[in-house]
Amino acid sequence: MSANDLPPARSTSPAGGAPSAGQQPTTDALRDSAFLRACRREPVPHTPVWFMRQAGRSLPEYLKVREGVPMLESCMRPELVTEITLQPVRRHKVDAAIYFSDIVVPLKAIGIDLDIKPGVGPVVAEPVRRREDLARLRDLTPEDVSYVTEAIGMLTGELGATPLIGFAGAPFTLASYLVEGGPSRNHEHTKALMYGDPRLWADLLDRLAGITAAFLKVQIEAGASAVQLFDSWVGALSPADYRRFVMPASATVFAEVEGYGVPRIHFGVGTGELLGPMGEAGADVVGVDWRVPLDEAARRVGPGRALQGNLDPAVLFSTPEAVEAKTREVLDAARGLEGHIFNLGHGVLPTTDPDALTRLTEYVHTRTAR
Ligand code: 1CP
Repeated sequence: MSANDLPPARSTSPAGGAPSAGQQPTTDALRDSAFLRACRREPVPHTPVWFMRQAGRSLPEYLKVREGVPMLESCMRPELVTEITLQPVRRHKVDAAIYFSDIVVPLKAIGIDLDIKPGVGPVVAEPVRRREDLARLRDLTPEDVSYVTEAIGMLTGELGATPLIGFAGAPFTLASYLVEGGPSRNHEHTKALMYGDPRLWADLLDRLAGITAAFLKVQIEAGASAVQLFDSWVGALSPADYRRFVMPASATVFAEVEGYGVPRIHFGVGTGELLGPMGEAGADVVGVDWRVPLDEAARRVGPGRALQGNLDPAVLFSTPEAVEAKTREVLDAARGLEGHIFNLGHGVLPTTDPDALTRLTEYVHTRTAR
């Protein structure tokens, strides 16, 4: 495996002194990358681009290396994780890599009996619904996910000045899979527990916040330059319920990793009404889906935070001209923002033409070159 097109890894000492024990050395070029500058709301040479779910979707080179390897097993093989994480960076020239894994990997790592079923998603053998079920959610230690530390060590060497984004599922979205037992449209068991036994719910989210924070710390200490908390399904809640039932646990996760100084991104789908409180939960960057224009999203999130988004992933199925027109709408709405990271409003859809993503990356880079 080689990252031919990637800049060579460098190991110069950071201006601010030696990195703390366990962390990869940070190069000036990495710290000055367009992605990390935009997260910090600093001027950028061009708007940085990456795509949620860029790794492991329709890429032929991905399907080839995954042949015969079940999803969860592929997440535990460092060489495979490294190769899949690098593939979209090589192909599309995106400004950041996202670590190839899944939000349920830390749950599997602490012994929850679950599988990722092709075409379905995560399926949990015994749903978590009663107080005695909480005992199955033990703390996560770095040893539980040593393959993550190993893979990130390999990746940061290959990526050089391209930032690596680590990620985890937010407590609500993880709880949804655990309580429902699998993917759910209405989250009815989750809401039944949340409203019917608020104490048990709070304890469940508290356990998950600890596991999530521990998982993010492993990734940061191994060398991830930023982290994203995916609260994909929290848009199912009202703002009042979000504040009461979810925000404390998500805020704990952000506070737990604040000391590392790496940018923290917070994303959910259908969260137009939640952008205010999601901004307050403590992230540095708020991800926006395609339903709210970025200038309006900035008003809702408030000052002091960069925004990430927000082209509708379905637009990529249209003509190149239509994709460019819709992209210009996003860039125009982002013009006055303090910091903007171009992304889709949700993950790359599985049947997306990879060439459409390469063209889109190039278009955003060219159009925003300063
Ligand atoms: O972004 C990347 O390219 C890295 C890889 C990645 C990420 C960030 C995968 C690989 N999963 C995730 C996060 C993830 N997983 C989220 C949050 C992001 C989002 O909202 O899209 C969620 C909700 C999941 C849960 C999950 N895992 C689903 C969704 C099911 C549902 O409830 O609708 C699915 C289909 C999976 C399996 C999965 N995860 C990743 C891959 C490549 C696959 C498919 C594997 C296979 O079927 O073989």
